[in-house]
Amino acid sequence: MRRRSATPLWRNRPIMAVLVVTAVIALVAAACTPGGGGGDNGATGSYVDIINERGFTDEQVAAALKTYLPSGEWDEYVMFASGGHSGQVIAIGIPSMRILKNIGVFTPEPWQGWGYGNVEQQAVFDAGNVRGNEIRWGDTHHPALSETEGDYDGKLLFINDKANARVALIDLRDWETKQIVKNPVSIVDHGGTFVTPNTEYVIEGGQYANPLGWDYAPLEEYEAKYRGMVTFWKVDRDKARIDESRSFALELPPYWQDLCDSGKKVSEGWIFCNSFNVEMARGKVTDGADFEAGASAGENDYLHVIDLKKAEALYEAGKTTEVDGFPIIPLQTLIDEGVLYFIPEPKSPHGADVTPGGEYIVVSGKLDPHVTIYSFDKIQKAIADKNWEPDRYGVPVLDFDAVKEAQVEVGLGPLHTQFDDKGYAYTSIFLDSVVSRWSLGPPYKEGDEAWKLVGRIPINYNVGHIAAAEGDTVSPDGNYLVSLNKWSIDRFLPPGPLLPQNLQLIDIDQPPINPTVDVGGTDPNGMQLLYDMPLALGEPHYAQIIKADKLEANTFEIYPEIGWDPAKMAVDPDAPVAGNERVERNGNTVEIWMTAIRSHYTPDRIDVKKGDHVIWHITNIDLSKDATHGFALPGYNVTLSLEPGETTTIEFDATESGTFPFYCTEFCSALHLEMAGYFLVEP
Ligand code: CUK
Ligand code: CUA
Repeated sequence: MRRRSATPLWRNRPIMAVLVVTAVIALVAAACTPGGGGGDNGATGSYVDIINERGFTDEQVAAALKTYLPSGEWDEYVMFASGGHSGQVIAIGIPSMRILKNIGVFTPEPWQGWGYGNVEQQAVFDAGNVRGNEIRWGDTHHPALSETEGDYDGKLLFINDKANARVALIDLRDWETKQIVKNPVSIVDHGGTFVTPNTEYVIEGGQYANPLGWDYAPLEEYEAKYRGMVTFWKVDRDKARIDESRSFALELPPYWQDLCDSGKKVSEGWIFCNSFNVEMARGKVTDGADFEAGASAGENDYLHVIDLKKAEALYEAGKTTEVDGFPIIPLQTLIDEGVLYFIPEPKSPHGADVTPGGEYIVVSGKLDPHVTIYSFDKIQKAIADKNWEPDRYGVPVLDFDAVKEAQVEVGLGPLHTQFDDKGYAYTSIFLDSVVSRWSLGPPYKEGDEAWKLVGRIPINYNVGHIAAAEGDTVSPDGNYLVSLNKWSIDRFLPPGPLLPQNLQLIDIDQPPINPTVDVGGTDPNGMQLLYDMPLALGEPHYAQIIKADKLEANTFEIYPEIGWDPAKMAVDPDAPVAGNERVERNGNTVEIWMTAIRSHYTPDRIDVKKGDHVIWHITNIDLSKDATHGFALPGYNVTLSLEPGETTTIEFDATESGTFPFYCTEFCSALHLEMAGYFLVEP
């Protein structure tokens, strides 16, 4: 297998230093020698000529060397980025920033044949319908890789649809969506997805409050009738599915829950969600002040601290009511049983991120130049000491000073935080357009070295989330960080007024050179911007970066057997195989068993009558790697992708009479154009 070596060349400091020094010496030599390069290296000239011609600085040369992958070599990491309102997930190789796949999730995707005829996929989409309304897009925000003991295990990927409060499950054996669940409590979400350290649950927090089950209630009844929520979807690891029958939700006050994270290690079993609009602003029409002003009027919002183990015990003891048949633990029960606590968070908070060892929770304030760091130990002590005041719903609000560990000034508009392997945290700074690096406290850094700002690298422009290599697990890798920027302005040739997003790759491998930097400044202090990548699909919010070898160990290269049904992840005993191809008529139903192989379908002529119901099974019996066949049926909105071994079933009524050539859409052989047939519908 073609793999990059375990230690990439550029991590080898001596070699790297030699390369850069050589390049610099050559540059100087070239500058002193009229018409000179570093010697003739064949048709393309030497690299020194290229550096000269293109006027690169040595920093640019280093950036190019760090991201370049020779043809055939693979990336060290894969980043799964949300595709925003494209409803997809995008898989990107790191450090090359090459796109590997756009995984169809909430939105049909024709290349993968995702959602264009297959009956089992139809059932996946229909499970995400909202009370009968077909929703065929999503606003994906936060992907979550499955974890074992707090580390990504490369098995499953979850993602939420903010627009309709849904969660999807992708199986990383074939990188295909297998399940969509609709939240019964809320019509929009945001605070998800994220998993508990052994993926017992995938968690979906709410956002804009609505009456439970989004029943009608006028905004005048906001305080009494509107509610927030967080939902715990049980994951069945053996079946690689969410088990809706073992899932439950918590009823929360109608504050807008924002983003959550799981406790890990010392804080395992606890869940933390920041929130905003504790003011309960109801907008200009209702209150005379719009949501922008109203929801940020107060000094504080509340970090929600949730004891998941207690919540689970209450659910198992049946201490729930139901919303549309779905169990929900009432707010009063959460208060009485000590499941839910609040902590004041300064000024329009965003993000809640738990340190690798679980000791601290980092919260940013969009209108506060600090990140606030809370200590899990101190939170536990404040709970034990009952060091709290009740809020308007009776939820205990822990004393801020008693649970605060530190505040670090990082810049204007801090949002999200990631971690490395050297005791540093990285926070995206929206208004300043930088990523700030700062040092954690004990046990990561001691004494004078703790809680210090140690770097501010400019990005272009207005960063939202950042993702570091395994940067939200119990063992971050350091080395790479990607800044998921909201604006790109002048970074790319403008393709009309709708500009791409800009993902910027940053090298964070080198520790800070100086002990501190200035808060207003732009001193990267060891970090280096390597690469700009336009993303022209939808706004990616969050992303996670996993070591590629974990995926390689788990991913199918071809399906394991001929007749494999990806929806069931098992062989379909009724799948067409070589020799049993046939067409059967039963009353008005015509059932077809067809095989596909380079470069023909068997059978290649199907005769039906107008009005017949058609059930059409097709198996790709080619087991060579990458021998994918397509299947397009014009006029009937059918396009399939049949990967090696895969079987699929489409079903439809032959409502239109006529002559319909069907054909293979993947250029699979020299005689690919001949891979076709006729579907004849007699009037
Ligand atoms: S949110 Cu978009 S930048 Cu949905 Cu996590 Cu913060
Ligand atoms: Cu099969 Cu083209």
